[in-house]
Amino acid sequence: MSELNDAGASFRQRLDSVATDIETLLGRLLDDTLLPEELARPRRLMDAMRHVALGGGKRLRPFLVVETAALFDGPRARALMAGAALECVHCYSLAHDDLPAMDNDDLRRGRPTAHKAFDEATAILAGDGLLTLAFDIMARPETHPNPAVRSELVLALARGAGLGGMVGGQMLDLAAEGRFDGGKIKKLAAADVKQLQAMKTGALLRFGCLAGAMLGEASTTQRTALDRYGSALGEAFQIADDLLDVEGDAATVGKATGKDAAVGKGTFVSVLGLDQAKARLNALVSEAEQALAPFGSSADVLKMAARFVAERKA
Ligand code: GRG
Repeated sequence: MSELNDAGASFRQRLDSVATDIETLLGRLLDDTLLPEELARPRRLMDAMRHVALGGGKRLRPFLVVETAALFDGPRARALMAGAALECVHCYSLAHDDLPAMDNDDLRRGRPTAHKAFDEATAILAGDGLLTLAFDIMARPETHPNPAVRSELVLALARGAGLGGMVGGQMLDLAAEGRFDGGKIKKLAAADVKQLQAMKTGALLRFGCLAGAMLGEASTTQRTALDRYGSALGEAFQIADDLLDVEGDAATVGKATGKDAAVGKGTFVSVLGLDQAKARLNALVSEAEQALAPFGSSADVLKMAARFVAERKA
């Protein structure tokens, strides 16, 4: 096996290993055990939250937390807690994005979406429950013994997930589709698409990379490097997602494809064209790899992650 194939295999093993650990941890965090101050865990809500959070997904965001935290030799259990919190936010966003009022999708991760498997009200509450649980998990001492670090993580996750991050990006996306303007699609420039996507998708991926630096109480240089890596990775992820919508097939991707073009949506592919979008994707992978230079070969798995994000088929 070539050196590159070895690295690829080791990357996949590490991604799978985080996915397994996150599945176990989320299963435990979403079990029947009542926590102090909780009065009851309603069965239907628990089932819906488990449907949304368990049994699927690449778990890329927790992987980024675990592997960036590993650069600082911090305990894996803490990084898994922060990764589980981030994954709860991601899963909530998918359940809400799938709702009839948003994207109206029937299929997610190859399974019925939450409102199809349950009902709309339960799907909304399952998303709300996961969003709230994320901050509960992040604020626990098991995530980090230092309250200042926990508080920094909570604040950064809120900023990435909220008004000026993912939720804001989703609003810009709906507006661009003409939702609030009689269905008139807005023509976006490349810079608009970049900002919208940096918010909607990039902010959580970037947070995943910065969370490792926060857990590891990294130096300013190290944080800046991981921030640069996370920003490049976030944009690369979205370009790959746009390419999958054009070139992927629904069975492999695990959700409907061709939806962006069908509604004339402004995406990296529609504003740059296929060839330029692919060239930009390659440039972003190089940018992500270069950003990791201060960490030397200990960051090889993160370099592989950038390549994986760009070349993924699902
Ligand atoms: C509803 C508040 C709210 C926000 C929704 C992120 C988002 C905003 C919507 C998801 C829609 C979407 C498919 C965006 C494209 C990028 C993306 C987040 C893809 C799914 O992420 P993956 O590929 O999914 O990491 P898995 O299933 O592997 O976790």
